[in-house]
Amino acid sequence: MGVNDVALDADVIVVGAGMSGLYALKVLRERGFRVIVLDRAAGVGGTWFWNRYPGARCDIPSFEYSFGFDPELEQEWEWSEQFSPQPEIERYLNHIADRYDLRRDIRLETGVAAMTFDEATDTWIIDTETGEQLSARFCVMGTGGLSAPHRPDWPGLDSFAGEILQSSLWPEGGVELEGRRVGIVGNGSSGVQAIPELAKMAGHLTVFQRTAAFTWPSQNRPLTDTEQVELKARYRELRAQQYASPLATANTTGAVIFTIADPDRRILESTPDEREAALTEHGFSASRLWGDAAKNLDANEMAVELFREMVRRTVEDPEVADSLCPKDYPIGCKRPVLDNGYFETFNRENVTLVDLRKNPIVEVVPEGVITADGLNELDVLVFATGFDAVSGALTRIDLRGNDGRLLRDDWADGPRAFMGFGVAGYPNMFMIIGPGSVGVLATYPPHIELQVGWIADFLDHLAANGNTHVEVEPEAQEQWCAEVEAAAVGSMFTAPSCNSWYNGGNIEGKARVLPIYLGGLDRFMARARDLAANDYEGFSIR
Ligand code: N01
Repeated sequence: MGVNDVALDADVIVVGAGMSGLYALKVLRERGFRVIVLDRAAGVGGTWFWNRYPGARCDIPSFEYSFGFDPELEQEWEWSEQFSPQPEIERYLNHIADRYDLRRDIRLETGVAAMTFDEATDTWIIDTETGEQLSARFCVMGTGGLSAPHRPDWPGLDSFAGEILQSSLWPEGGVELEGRRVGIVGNGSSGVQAIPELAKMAGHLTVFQRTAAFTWPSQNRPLTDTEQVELKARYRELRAQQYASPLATANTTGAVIFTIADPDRRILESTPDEREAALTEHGFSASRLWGDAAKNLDANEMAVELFREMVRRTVEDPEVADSLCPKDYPIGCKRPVLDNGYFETFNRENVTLVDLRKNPIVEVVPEGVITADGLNELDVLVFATGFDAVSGALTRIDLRGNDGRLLRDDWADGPRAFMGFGVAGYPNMFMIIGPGSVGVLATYPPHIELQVGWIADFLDHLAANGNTHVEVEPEAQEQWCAEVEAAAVGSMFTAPSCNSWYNGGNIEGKARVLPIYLGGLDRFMARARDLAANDYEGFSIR
């Protein structure tokens, strides 16, 4: 049952038509709310609309990275590979938009410029980038944790005469790269996926590397017909496992990206022969087998050395291999990366590595990029330089709560929120997987289902009681932020040498905070359900 104030444009405005926004629309509409979804993109899909760079694919097994809310949808949809390529996930999300008749409430090419809470009427006023103004009682932010692109501000960038591209804003229809001199900056998940493909397409590829990456072979492959049948027969059991697990994974295949270490296998107690045997049997993955590497930096360094050894065995040029060896941060401090032939790509004749630690950027000129040792001539420059993560999509909106306070200012020292669901001082606004939730650590689609379900129940509760105002209590928020901090003590994510988007260290000048709860999704959701059962403890309602 909705709030149904017909003077407003909607009961709920959902920002974002990615996985979160699509599912929120489906659920909230079914519950009787009048919903409008706004998105800057020309199509639905969020991340999977924007990130269409060559090689883009998911690194979580396809069936785990899909929704479980409708058994019929699961039976009719076929995933073709172990790890789905971007076009397939984009098709899946478009299929969902059509199958559940979602498009009639989605306004595309309508970015949100500003959001202002009107305390007199308990209403959000939304100003779009297209000049429209909309009103709603509640807002649900499905803006994503990795959706605000980050591009370094290199001197002279505007003077570049060639084409500048961003992996996360890749043009629909692709780019003709044959015979062209292409440069790429960045080797996180995006760069590592793009580099092998760009090397095949370009005349020459120059990779500008600031930090060497830990990346492991994905071992992607097509799913066989037998696997498809088995999977479809077991979906309910696998989903139940996902919904109840710390990382929203299933026990069987597991998302190999996070769960490969054996807690009882200790590298500090291993012999050289055992480590060599691990290298022979597991290759790059030999560096990920050890339980003690997750908490002990000496153990971690030994695991890193196994990784370096594999780089040296794979990359033919010793100087290039040395540059590609991670040296100054532990395994596990950044999100793991999976690749398809990344290190082998540096053995190609048309690929050059520029190690920016040894050979830093001087400036960009019309002809290309000048580094300390001279000009790198380029026709195309690709930035795969990541995101203003977790908070960026929200702080880039002129988002004003009580007394006109600005979220960007409130979060200048890092985002603070109550369990990722809401922010003190910003009434009637919910976030899906916001700061202080389990974030990207739990596989998104099932994680989104749990979060949206919780928010929808809360909105139902408010509507049923005729409440028009809900707000996070500041004390509850502070207590939760302290718990998030406590859960992170001793983890690799907060190691002083770790600069990653997890902790804001990827962007110069950004506050260094880990806004991710490391206690696991199962515990997080149990806590969220307890709050709900306890009259939504931590929220003031009227
Ligand atoms: O971004 P990143 P991403 N000069 O921040 C470099 C998800 N994802 O888009 O390490 C030079 O990881 C930066 O260098 P450094 C996934 O969760 C998933 O690749 O900061 N270089 C780094 O190498 C992932 O973790 C999938 O020194 C600069 C790179 O740019 C997240 O998105 C695919 C620089 C940024 O790496 C983000 O991944 C893609 C500068 N000034 C993304 N600034 C899959 O499912 C930054 N860099 C597979």
